[in-house]
Amino acid sequence: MTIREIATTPFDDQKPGTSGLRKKVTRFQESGYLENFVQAIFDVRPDLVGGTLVIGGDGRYFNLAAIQIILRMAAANGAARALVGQNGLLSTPAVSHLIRKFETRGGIVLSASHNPGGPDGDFGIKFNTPNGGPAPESVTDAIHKRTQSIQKYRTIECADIDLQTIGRQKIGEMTVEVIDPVADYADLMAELFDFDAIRNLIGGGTFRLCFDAMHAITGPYATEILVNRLGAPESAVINATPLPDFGGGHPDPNLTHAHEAVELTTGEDGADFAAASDGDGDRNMILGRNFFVTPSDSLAVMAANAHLIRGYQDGISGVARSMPTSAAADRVAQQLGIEAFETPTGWKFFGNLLDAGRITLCGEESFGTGSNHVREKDGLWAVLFWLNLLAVRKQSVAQIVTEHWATFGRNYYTRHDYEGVDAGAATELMNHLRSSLPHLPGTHDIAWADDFAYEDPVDGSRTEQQGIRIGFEDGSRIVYRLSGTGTVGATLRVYLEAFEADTGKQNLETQTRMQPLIELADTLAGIRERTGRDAPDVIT
Ligand code: G16
Repeated sequence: MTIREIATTPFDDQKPGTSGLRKKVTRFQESGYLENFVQAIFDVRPDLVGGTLVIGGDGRYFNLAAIQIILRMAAANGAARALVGQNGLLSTPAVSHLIRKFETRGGIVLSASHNPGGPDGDFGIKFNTPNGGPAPESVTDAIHKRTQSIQKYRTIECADIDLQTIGRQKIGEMTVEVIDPVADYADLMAELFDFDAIRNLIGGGTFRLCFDAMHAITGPYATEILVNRLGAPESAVINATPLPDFGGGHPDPNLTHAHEAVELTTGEDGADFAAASDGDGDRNMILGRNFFVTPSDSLAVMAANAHLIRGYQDGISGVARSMPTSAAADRVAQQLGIEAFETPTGWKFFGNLLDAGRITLCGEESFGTGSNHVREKDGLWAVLFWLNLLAVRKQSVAQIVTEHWATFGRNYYTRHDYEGVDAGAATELMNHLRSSLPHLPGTHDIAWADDFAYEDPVDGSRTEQQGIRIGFEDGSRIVYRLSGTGTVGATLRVYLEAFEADTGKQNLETQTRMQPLIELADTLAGIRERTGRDAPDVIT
């Protein structure tokens, strides 16, 4: 087989966002677009020569075609071995686990996470480093820089690899190993959690459970773990078959998009527990009967109860949350006497803290929670953590969370998203807020206001302009940020948080409780006026 060098020209939009490069499928299908980005990865990671690479994706449209392109390029660039999930499938946390387990030189994840799929939907690619985590900014910046001057890429002419059959094949000198995407990950879960206890809980016939895979990657994982290994009825996993367009749905596990799980838990005879994950299996939403656990609370409850779970029974070293995530976990850390960190949005910022052993658990308001078992957030891991907790504490989801609030206080929390906003208007809104920062304290009971910057305590790197934070005298907070994962216009995210220590006031409806702060958020930023929107598109 001959290695070919193909002449190419740079594209001007290959800067990775919050989590890799995400664009419309049609953009990725343009000649050279994917190839340039992949070649840039190989160019800035010379250690991939002679090494092993994990490759897989969430099964969305263009996944299989992209994998064939990447395999040819990996062979042409001198990789020795590629581990690929059968049918091109691997959840993001499973990629992270495989990189760590087989000590590979990294991995390539093909996903646009929760963004819709299909020929008109989104696609994405990101590189994970040998620690299993998303590449840090130093690496993504280098990849981006390389894409700006790229002039050729390397590939090999050969027939497509058979991705359906488990086993070994060859492309030139490179071995391609098509592997079971689920088995290694399921074994890891069995080490961390007490499967006997969970089996007793969910296999007993009285506990009603539902997991919504949203026609995305977690279908096969949930079926193997919840049904085959833990004895849940097959009907407990809904929308279990991964589809290239996610069945036309939006694989985002929140109250708006995962409404089937919400409906199943609603009412007096609602299910005891329901959960959902996203396109690539790293996000989670946890529900009890008539009860939604905010991701911020979920992290805090996990931190407070980690000692009850086998994989964490020796205690946790510290906890981290992204800046817009509520401070609920900080309160637990304070009581446990462990470190708490506030990082910019993006899982990549947890990597150094996990590698250095400074934290064991981390999470984000954007439905992501995880631990040091991998270097990605992990949807099914979170579901199993909760099931294990329910089995040990023998209480309902609602009881566990309300008891948590009684002990630590409640951080009421909501996020309002304005999607597809005119990019210029969104930038102006942020600039307006930034310039008003010095004048805000002292008005509207505002105690402090800043533009969040983060200095990584491990490597000292500094990341600036990560969101406008406004803190109030009573501990409430408003945060404004522009999303780094959207592909159309700009998405403005407004995060609102209010602390309530009084148990008599901890059971109010969230939007009602937050109304004054919601109105003030509009007044301070001029959201309606600048975006032309009367209301957010999504409230979580
Ligand atoms: C990614 C990142 C997360 C981030 C989320 C939303 O998640 O890994 O850290 O919180 O995007 O980011 P943004 O607010 O910039 O849209 P995922 O699940 O999309 O990979």
